[in-house]
Amino acid sequence: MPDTPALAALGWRPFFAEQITETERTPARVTEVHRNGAEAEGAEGALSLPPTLGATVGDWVVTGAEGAPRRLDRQSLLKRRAPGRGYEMQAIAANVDTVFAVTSCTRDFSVARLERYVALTFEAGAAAVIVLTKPDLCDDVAEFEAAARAISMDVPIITLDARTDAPRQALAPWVEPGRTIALLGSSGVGKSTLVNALSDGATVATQPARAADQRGRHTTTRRQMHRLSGGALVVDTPGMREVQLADADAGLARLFADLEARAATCRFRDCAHGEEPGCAIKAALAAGVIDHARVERWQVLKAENAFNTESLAGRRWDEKERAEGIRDRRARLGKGG
Ligand SMILES: Nc1nc2c(ncn2[C@@H]2O[C@H](COP(=O)(O)OP(=O)(O)OP(=O)(O)O)[C@@H](O)[C@H]2O)c(=O)[nH]1
Ligand SMILES: [Mg+2]
Ligand SMILES: [Zn+2]
Repeated sequence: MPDTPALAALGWRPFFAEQITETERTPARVTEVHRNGAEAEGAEGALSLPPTLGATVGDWVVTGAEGAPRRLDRQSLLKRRAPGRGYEMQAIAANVDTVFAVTSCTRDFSVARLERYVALTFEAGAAAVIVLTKPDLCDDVAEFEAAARAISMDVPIITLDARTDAPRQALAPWVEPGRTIALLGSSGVGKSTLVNALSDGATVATQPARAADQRGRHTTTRRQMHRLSGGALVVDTPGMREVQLADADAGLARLFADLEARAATCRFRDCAHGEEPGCAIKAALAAGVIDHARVERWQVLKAENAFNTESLAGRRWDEKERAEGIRDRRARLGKGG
């Protein structure tokens, strides 16, 4: 029963089918989470779920013989440190195949911020694509593309005007039936405009960004999964003000694989790449073969990730001191760092 085309169209696959028992039925996928629970869609239609499941958008749930729904293990999870002062993890979306990290060719563009999106995507084991919108609003698209391309060899760069029908063709390789995409990016970069371009008609509300600086107005207010006419599923998200990494060691290691490989040849295993003798990073910097700003961002992200991971695990000893140190370094990096 759980292999119907209707379920496959929602992203159902063997990874989930293998988890359910004989008595469990009606798999459904969470499309929206709110205060009083969650909404899900299954082969037989929509269904409402209680808030106790701890489900996030993209999760699969099944209903057992006693009628109590259960959340299935996730194939992937996009997460960040929850914004604010608390030390909590926030789930962004589950079971995502590809992340479109969206930014515009305007003042929103920040390599440091894009690196954060890519790191949390890699951490989840998902593929990342950088989507550059609003090429019509800048003089030198190539400059933005070059900066984006330097982020990772594993991340394709797609430039498009999200208001046109260009997205359908340009994003076709990832927008396939049964595949799940999540959109990440600041408010106003055109995430919801992209959803509309990829569906038949305007299904999601959009709003003009401020003319002066193209900053958005936080039009989308909650994460929601949409079904595209071509058969893919897309999670639209509210514009993020801040993305802090936590529990993202593997994602950072993949994003900065070249630097990690060099660091492995430093004389000391715990080399901080400062004044230590035999530092391979310092040598490469002196030789001009690696970029100083990128090394600085790598170190900031590693320190922030280590700090957040530790804090989330409940070890809070010198957290205030370290938080201030990281904040100082981020301040020196400037926007998006
Ligand atoms: N000039 C230009 N405008 C665009 C482009 N893409 C989107 N826009 C416009 O940018 C504005 C904001 O787009 P939205 O899709 O609402 O942005 P969003 O990322 O969903 O923003 P939030 O929901 O606030 O996170 C809209 O007026 C779009 O028409 C583009 O490629 N070029
Ligand atoms: Mg939106
Ligand atoms: Zn070193």
